[in-house]
This record gives sequence, structure tokens and C-alpha cells, in this order.
Amino acid sequence: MLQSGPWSEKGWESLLYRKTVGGLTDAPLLSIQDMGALLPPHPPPPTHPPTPHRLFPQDNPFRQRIAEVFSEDGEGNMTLDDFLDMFSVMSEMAPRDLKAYYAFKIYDFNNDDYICKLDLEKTVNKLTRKELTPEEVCLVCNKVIDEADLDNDGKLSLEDFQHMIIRAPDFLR
Ligand SMILES: [Ca+2]
Ligand SMILES: [Ca+2]
Repeated sequence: MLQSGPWSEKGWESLLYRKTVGGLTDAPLLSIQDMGALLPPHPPPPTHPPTPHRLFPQDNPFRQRIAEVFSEDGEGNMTLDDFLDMFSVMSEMAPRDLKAYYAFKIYDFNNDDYICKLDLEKTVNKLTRKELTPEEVCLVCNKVIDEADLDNDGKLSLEDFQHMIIRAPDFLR
């Protein structure tokens, strides 16, 4: 606290002290980068943590989306914990409800907790590698919504989706 006010001589002294000496003592002696620069250069480690690109075959059309869903930041930057979560969901042992929940999240491209027709179109286009015409994609999407939309709101909630999976047990295989 500057007892005598900032414009008094004593105040300036105090301020100058804080800006210089005080500031210096508060600053860390060396930053992490400084310390790194002091170490002898060494080659990067031969193995890198797995990335979605290495983990999934290049032709998995949902590769990026899966990484987004399982990454904590939602942008596909996965931590080790995120990877472990993903592996446990993908394992044979994972309960079907859990698999269904994550499948739902993967197909819900705009993250609004519903699979709407636009989400479905994206899904179908990825699954079929854009081999269908827009009209055919539209037909497929309408058919899926017709059959699975239990509450007739024109989009699939998680509940609609789980119900659809119960009727099509091979869906998540
Ligand atoms: Ca959605
Ligand atoms: Ca619905």
C-alpha cells in the first residue's frame, strides 16, 4: 500500500521498487524454455504418443469425428485418459448402452443432443463414401427417421436411437 499517495516522492520510490527490484525477485529465475535451451541437444524420442491418424486406418470415415467426441477439448486433441476412455468404450466388454451413447454422440455432428436430418445426411455420406446421389441420401435419411423417430418430432433423441439399436442388434458391431 502506498501510504503517502502515488505522486509523493515516497510513493514514486515505492512504485519504482515494485517495478524493478520487486518485479525481478517475483519473476522465475528461468522459464521452462530457458532450461530446455541449457540442456544438450538430443534427438526426439523414437516413438510418439498414438494419434487418431495412427490409431485408425486412413479410410475410417469417422476417424476425426471419433477423436473429437472422445477428446476433452472437443477438437480431437486427445489426452492419454481420453484414449483409455475410447478403448474401454470400443472394447468387446463395454455395455451396449455405453456404445450406443457414444455412437449417438459421434453421429450428432452439431452436438445439439439430437440426430437431425442434416446429421443423418453427413453420417450416410460418410458411411457410403458419397456413392449415393443426394436424392438417395435424402430417401435413406427419411426412412431412418420415419422408422426410429418414436415421438414424431422429426429428429432422433438418444432414446429414439437406443430403441433403434435394440431392434437392430448388429448395428454396433
Ligand atoms: Ca445434432
Ligand atoms: Ca424424436
